[in-house]
Amino acid sequence: MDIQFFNFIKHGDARGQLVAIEELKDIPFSIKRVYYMWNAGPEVRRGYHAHKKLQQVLICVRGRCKILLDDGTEKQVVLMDDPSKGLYVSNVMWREMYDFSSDAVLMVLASEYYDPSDYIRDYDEFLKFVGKEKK
Ligand code: T46
Repeated sequence: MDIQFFNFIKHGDARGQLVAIEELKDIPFSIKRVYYMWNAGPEVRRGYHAHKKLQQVLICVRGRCKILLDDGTEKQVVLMDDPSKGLYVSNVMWREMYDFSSDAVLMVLASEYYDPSDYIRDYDEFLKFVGKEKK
């Protein structure tokens, strides 16, 4: 599975680090929505869905967490622990987020407004959607 990371430029000096992200330059889509999650306990596992259309870039701006990506054929776990790296998650990628450190803040840049009807929450439906349903 090809995992795509964006390595954002770090503008660091004696005052600390700064990363700037511009739509259609540093990431491949226009940003319609930004959301972030924090205070996820160590036992928490979130996600369990894919999307029909939504593209996203995930950035762990503080702490660390893991992301399981599943394209219907392969699964891969990615450790998120660097605020200067963005993980591209296409629509057709089942995702689960877990192992959050107590200080973790996971920020998401999204290509679309929030739309509950864009979610694929059933795993078999996801496999059908990606055309890899079990025979
Ligand atoms: C995704 C992963 C990485 C809103 O009202 N607006 C929003 O933009 C979002 C994202 C969520 N919500 C509400 C809907 C639920 O009542 O916030 C609550 C938690 O959302 P959800 O259970 O979908 O959260 P996760 O962590 O399972 O999934 C989220 C995104 O929804 C999803 O698109 O790819 O993060």
